[in-house]
Amino acid sequence: MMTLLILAVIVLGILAVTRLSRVYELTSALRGKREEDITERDSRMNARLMWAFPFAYFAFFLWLTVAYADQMLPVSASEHGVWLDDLLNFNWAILIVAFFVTNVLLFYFAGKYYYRKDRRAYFYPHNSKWELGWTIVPAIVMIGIIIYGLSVWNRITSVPLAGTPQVELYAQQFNWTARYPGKDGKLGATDFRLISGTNALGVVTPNSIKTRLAELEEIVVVEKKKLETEGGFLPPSKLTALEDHIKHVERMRGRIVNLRTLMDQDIAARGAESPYNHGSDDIVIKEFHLPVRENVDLVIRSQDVIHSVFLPHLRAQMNAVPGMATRIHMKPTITTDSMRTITANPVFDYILMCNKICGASHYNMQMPLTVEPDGAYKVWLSQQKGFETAEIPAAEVVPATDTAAVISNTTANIPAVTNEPKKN
Ligand SMILES: [Cu+2]
Repeated sequence: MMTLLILAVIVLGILAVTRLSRVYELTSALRGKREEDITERDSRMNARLMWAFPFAYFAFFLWLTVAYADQMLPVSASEHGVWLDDLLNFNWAILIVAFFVTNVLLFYFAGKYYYRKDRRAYFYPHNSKWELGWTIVPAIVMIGIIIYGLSVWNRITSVPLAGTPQVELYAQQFNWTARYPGKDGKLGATDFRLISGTNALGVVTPNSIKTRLAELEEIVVVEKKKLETEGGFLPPSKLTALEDHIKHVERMRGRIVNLRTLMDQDIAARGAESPYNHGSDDIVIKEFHLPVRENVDLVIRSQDVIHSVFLPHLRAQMNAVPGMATRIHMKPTITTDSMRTITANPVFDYILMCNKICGASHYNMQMPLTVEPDGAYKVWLSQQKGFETAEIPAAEVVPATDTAAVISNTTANIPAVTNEPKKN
């Protein structure tokens, strides 16, 4: 209602102004003045307004800056974030100086040289010295900004120091999963072929391959049995679907057998150094913790579409691209507790958000981040269970005779199976 009233007032105001100007034109015509005649008094009036306007303009600018200061992010909570903020502030300083200087000159000259009958404009088409000046000075400033920006960029994207601990962030519509290395300090290998209900990140270990093969084998057994007993009664479309499903699962099985061969060869060649030997103690978890004042190398992957890891308080962002691992390393500098004091907000939490519009629930794709002292972090990490100790793989729990349980277990995995691109 209020909005409607304000709109009505604005519309009526515009109408009133147009009517008034029309009245002014008509009275001028009655006084024998032509429409295009502009008196010197009018020009002077406009010139004075040209000088008055920037005061209101700059006052509004300053008011906005102060009034909305609390909408800005708090102080940067990472080492590189401070460099980035400095770079941004440096750019702002140049922009604000240029903004004030150019606008002051613009309005000053517009107000000073208003039209007067007895004064003719001086024709001054060209001055090479001035032109050189306003080409070279901005060029030097630009080069300075670029050199400074590149040096910051190179420091941020440099190769992390050897031995920097890795933490994986795994994106999928519409949530995040974190993976921490176990006692060996190394993240294990992953492969999309192993993604299933019990192995959301597709961690490859001799055991996870065995489990997945057993799961798929169970599906084949159950489906083949179904084909045998019910095949004769099924309508043709259902029958084809069933046969196709068996073929599909068998192809999947074949691919995982190939993967197992690769793994066996790698383990034979590299022994304990093989990444296939590092996965079983990895911690796969829906929580995100980082130690303060320690370097961390985030390895970022996606299961489905492009997402983006965005940690605004740490001034960090990196795309999560399906089919490849992206990386960003950083050093958090302020714990969650300290930030609660700094922001005077007792419930403050760092947040990891998705920053690519990745689907209907993109807006809610987030996970809180806890930055804590190294000791507390280590305690937290030690309380988490490794990937293969956290849950006993389904195929090993279920007694071979209990087919009903096998079916319910395996059908739960089918959506993950159909995620795979159908190539053959
Ligand atoms: Cu997303």
